[in-house]
Amino acid sequence: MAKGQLQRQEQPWNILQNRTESDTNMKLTRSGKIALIILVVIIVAAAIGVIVYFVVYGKTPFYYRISFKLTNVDYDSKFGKPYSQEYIDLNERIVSLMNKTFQASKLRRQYVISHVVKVRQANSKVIVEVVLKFKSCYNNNAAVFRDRARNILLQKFTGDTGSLCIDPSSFKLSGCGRQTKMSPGNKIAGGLNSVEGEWPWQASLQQSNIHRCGATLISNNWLLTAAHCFVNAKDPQEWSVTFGLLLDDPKLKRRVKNIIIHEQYRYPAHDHDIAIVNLSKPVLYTSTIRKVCLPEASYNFPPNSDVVVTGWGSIKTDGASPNVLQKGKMKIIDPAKCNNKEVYNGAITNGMLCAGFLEGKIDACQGDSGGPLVGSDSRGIWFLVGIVSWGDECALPNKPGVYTEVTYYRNWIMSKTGL
Ligand code: 4AZ
Repeated sequence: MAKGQLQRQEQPWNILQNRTESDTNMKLTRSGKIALIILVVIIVAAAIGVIVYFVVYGKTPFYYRISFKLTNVDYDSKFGKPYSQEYIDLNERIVSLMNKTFQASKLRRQYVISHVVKVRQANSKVIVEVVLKFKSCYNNNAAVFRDRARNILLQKFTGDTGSLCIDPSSFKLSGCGRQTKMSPGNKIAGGLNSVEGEWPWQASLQQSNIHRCGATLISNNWLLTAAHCFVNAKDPQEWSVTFGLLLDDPKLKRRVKNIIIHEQYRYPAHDHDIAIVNLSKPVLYTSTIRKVCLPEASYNFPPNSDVVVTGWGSIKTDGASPNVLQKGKMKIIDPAKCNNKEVYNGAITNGMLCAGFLEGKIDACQGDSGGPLVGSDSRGIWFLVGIVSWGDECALPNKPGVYTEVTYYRNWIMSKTGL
């Protein structure tokens, strides 16, 4: 045992003694090689890391919400519980159909996953709402993606859908009314600054490049606004539309191709204060330019519902106009109350609605006309409730803002735009 220890101690000493200068160089070269290998390994690992990062995280996700009716699945109250076996089984069948559909399509490399988010009753059958997730390196082609996804699904739904029978005419790919940014609080007359992407459907309607009215994007080439914006200027060539938070630095500008004013609008009466603007070229949807949802004609926004009005109108009666889009949170006012003697004394007719507060404080004002009054559903999807139309000055007690009621004109909008 002791001998062995001694031998082991002697051996390295002997080796060192016998080393020449070239041996020392050899040793340096060897450690140099090791250092070089380590360096190469680090560089390769870093490069792989960067590639993986861009493959996994460098892609922009797109989410689309679709819905369709299943004609061979009877509604079961257990579909209302996302952890019930019935829901899990239905989810699995639908996800499997979506996976098969997209994996055999041109979007197979961008498709990520689907998930059933809601099962609703429709007569005795069901309507399912599904969220589809895609990823792409290009973040500005959401609209192209949506059109492709829509076509792929429509083709599938009109062909072989396996064990699920789908009514192709019930298929919807919505994609409206989604904010991309939100900011807290409330300020318009008594409003607050908004942030970019918060109200992506808001547009500024400009005459000779000067802001005149608000307008709301309802598709990639149609906007809704107020008829009274065009009282003295009906020529589309005088008008342009800008999008984005700031008036002095818009994200996008478009010329106007056509203006459709309600046939029964007669200035200075406030009835039928609605007009449609057709853009010269469609907009490409981005995270800051999107359409709002239009409610069904039958939809009712009851008194006291929360709504928000937005615009670049003056901060107070005859006051200055802001550069940053303003928002004002308010409530829908019962039309009977709004027609009281001390309020508007019967001037609120069918097709108009009142919103704000009878105490005053928060209101639309000059320059907000034509802009949106919106309300959100339980999923946070925003619908166009009204169009800023008129009012007695701004934010006065008992003089709330009066809006054109969008549901009342829903069929007229449909007849002009097909939307
Ligand atoms: C306007 O002149 C205007 N307070 C718009 C809205 C209201 C008043 C005036 C509502 O464009």
